[in-house]
Amino acid sequence: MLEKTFFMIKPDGVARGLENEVFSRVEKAELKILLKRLIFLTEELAKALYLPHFGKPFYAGLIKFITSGPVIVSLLEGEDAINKVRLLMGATDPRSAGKGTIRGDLKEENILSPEGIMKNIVHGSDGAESARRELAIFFKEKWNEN
Ligand code: 3AN
Repeated sequence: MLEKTFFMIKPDGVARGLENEVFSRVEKAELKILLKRLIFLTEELAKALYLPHFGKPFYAGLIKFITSGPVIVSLLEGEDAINKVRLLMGATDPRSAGKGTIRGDLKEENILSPEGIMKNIVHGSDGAESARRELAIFFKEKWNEN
């Protein structure tokens, strides 16, 4: 099914200059980059994105980490885009992410941020509902569900 999904390079990935490497993998997977921009997440945007993690022990650190530097947000489209992006990224914890995945191949030696957050380079929506919710947060003026 042709799908749209939200995909982001986190502050660690941007700071390490991984944009070209990451988006070349995205394009090789036949995903189209419909929109892409570099932004600083305000605390408000960060809290909206990570609303499902509110109350978890790592929540405060996560907000601090994700607002610590610029990120690259994007809208991707393709066949099975949501699952394709999940496979491209690899497991949440880069230490268990497989070879050939972004997190597995590009992880750094010390994967924990000063706040104890896993620096896992990228974020991608984990399902259709999250994709709709996350795209609406970042691209509401340019994207509608139809
Ligand atoms: P994913 O990014 O694979 O969808 P989520 O949405 O479960 O993973 O987690 C959001 C982010 O929170 C992760 N990318 C990671 O940076 C951080 N995180 C998740 N679980 C932990 C944890 N147990 N300890 C530290 N950071 C975590």
